[in-house]
Amino acid sequence: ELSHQEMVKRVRAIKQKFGKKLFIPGHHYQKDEVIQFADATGDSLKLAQVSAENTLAEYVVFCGVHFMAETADILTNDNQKVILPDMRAGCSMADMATIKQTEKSWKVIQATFGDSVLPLTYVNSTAAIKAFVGERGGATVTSSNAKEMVTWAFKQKERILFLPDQHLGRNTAYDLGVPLNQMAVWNPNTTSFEYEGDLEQVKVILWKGHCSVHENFTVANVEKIRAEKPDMNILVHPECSREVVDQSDYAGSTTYIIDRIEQAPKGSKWAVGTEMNLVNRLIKAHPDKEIVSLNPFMCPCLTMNRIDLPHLLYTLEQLDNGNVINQIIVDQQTADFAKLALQRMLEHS
Ligand code: CIZ
Ligand code: SF4
Repeated sequence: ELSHQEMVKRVRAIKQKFGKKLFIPGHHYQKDEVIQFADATGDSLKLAQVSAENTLAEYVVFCGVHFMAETADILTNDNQKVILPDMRAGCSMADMATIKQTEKSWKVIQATFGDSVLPLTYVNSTAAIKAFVGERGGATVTSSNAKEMVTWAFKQKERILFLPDQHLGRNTAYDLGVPLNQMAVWNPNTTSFEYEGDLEQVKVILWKGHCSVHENFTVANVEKIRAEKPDMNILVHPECSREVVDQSDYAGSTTYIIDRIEQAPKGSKWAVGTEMNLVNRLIKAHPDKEIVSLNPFMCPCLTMNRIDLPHLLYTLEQLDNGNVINQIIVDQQTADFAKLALQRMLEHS
């Protein structure tokens, strides 16, 4: 059993030995013990892009979750190997849309709406879903460019199918002026719409998926802060429910949240509704502001947190011994179609 300090020392030594051949991207939701070794920090898209730009990096040890490592593999070149320190680091939201379910659902959606629907998927989805969307003329979206991409989609078709996060889909369409009664939830488990009324008027089909972390922020949390600390600003991620976003002061992507706090005046007060590791780092980085989690019983993203120092060290030690373990490989056909979806996003946002 190695001590924390010993592990830190070993990771440092291996990083030094590999130099530019090794690149470690770290997602904002990663633990401090991991993020301290990140060569770049960012959201999922930024990390995939910087991995692709770092062509000297033969090994990209991705500290994030599985779908992010897949995107990095799609965007990096053939000589670069993307490695996930723990293969169990998945995303419960991405797992809510399997390719089988999506193909089956698409048949029903097409039978209902004909050729009037363009599929869009949040980047928080498997490579197979990105490929499905790309093959059908659709694109990926992130929480930073969702509005632009939904606007773009409505120029192509009368309706959109938004996978797999119903909340980001609903919040984005609502901000663009689509009334809630023109949005239908698609339940892939029952293969049916959850909608009362005439489906003809539906503009947005929301896949019934969600983030188990961001769903933990509730209207009750907002009401409690409002009652106890009325001068607090409430800032949340759009993966939170419509009701929570509606009652907050600000909502936006991870980058937006970080910028908002950085630019906030000294002494200002913030209740933040997003992943716990990020909120804790914001609290540490801004002692001149009062920052709390919107939900005091907030949990971290458990799958993200499967990447820890022991897993990072183990992966690196294996690399040092010439063993590439946990490599993430997206097959060529899937990668090609998924890349189409990603490129459309990069072009139009
Ligand atoms: O909730 C997540 O997993 C986010 C915001 C991912 C990302 O960086 O796009
Ligand atoms: Fe998935 Fe939510 Fe975790 Fe992000 S925070 S990786 S969306 S479960």
